[in-house]
Amino acid sequence: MTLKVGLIGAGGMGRAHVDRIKNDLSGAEIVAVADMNIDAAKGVAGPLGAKAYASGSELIADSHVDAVLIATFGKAHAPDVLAAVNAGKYVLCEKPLATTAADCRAILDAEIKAGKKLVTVGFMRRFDEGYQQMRKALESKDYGYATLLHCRHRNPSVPENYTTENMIDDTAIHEFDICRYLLGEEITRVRVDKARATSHRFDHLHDPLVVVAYSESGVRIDDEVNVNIGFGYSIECELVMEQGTVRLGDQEKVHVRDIHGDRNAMCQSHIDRFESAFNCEVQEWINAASADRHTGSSAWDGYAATAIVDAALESLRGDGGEVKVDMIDKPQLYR
Ligand code: ISE
Repeated sequence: MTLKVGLIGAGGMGRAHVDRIKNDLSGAEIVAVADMNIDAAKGVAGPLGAKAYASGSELIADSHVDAVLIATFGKAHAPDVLAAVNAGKYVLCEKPLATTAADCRAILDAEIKAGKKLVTVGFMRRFDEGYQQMRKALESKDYGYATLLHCRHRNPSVPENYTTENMIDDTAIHEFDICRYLLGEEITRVRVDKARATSHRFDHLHDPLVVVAYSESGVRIDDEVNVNIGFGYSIECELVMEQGTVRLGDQEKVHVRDIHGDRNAMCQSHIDRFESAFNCEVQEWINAASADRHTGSSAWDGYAATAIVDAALESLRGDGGEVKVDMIDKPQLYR
C-alpha cells in the first residue's frame, strides 16, 4: 500500500520532506500540498502531479489524503492538527505541537475523543542513533541511575527576526523533549540564566542563555543555548550516571587527519546534522500510519514540551528565578 500524504507548508522544511519522501524513503507519495501562499503550494505540487490548496482545512478534507504532514510555522499548527485528528487522519507535525498549553490540551482532548493516538510531533532527535544508545545505556542500569545531564545547543547564526524567546520556544524545546525521552520522566522546574552576551549578535538578542532544569527524580539538566557561535551546528549531550557517563557523538561522515590535526567535518544546520534521524522519523511514520499505529513522540510529549517552554519563558521574562512546570495529570491514553 502507498500512503497518500498531504503536505501543509511549502517552505524549506516542507520541501525537504518532499525530497526525502520522493528520493530516500518508500511507501508514500505526496498527493496534495497546501500553503496560504497558493503559488508556493503550486510550485511544490506541480512537479509531483499533486493537488494544490490555499488552506490546510481543504487539504485535510480531501478524501484522497490518507495522512497529513504539517511543516508550517508553529502558531499555525493547532487548527490543522485538530482538523486532522477530527478527520481520523494520522498527522506528523513539526515542533512545536502548538504554541500554547491550552491549544495542546485541546489536541489531547480531540485524540481522547478519537480513542487513539493519531499525532506524532516532529521531535526527530528521538530517531537519532546516538540518543537512542544513550537511553539504552541508562535503561541497562549498568551504570546506576542518572544524576546530571549536560546539553549544548549551538547554531552558527540566526536570522534577524529570531528573538531571545525563540532561543527557548524554537531551539531549547528540542532539549526539553530529548531530556524527557532520555530520562523517561517529566521536567518539573526550570530557570533561565543569562550569560555575558556575545558581540556577534543582533542588539535585540540576549545570546547565550543557559537553561537549568530538574526532572521528577532530581536529575539536574543544564542546556547552553548559543545561537551565533559561527563555526557550525553543534549539538552535544552528556548523561552522567552514578558510575559512568555516556556522551553523544557527532555525525561523522568523514574524519580528516593532517598537519592541522585530527578532526571530523562540522555540520552547518539541523538538516545535515539530523539527516538520518529525519529520514528514520518520516519512514517510521509512513510505516506506522500505513499499519494504523502510532509512532514517535505523542501529543502528550508535545504538550509537555510546550508546558516547559511556558515555564522557561516566565523565568526569562521575570527575574530568572525558578518556575514550576504546570501540567495536567497524564490521561490514560498516553500512559
Ligand atoms: C530550528 O527550528 C530547529 O529546529 C533546529 O533544530 C534548531 O537547532 C534551531 O535553533 C531552530 O531554529
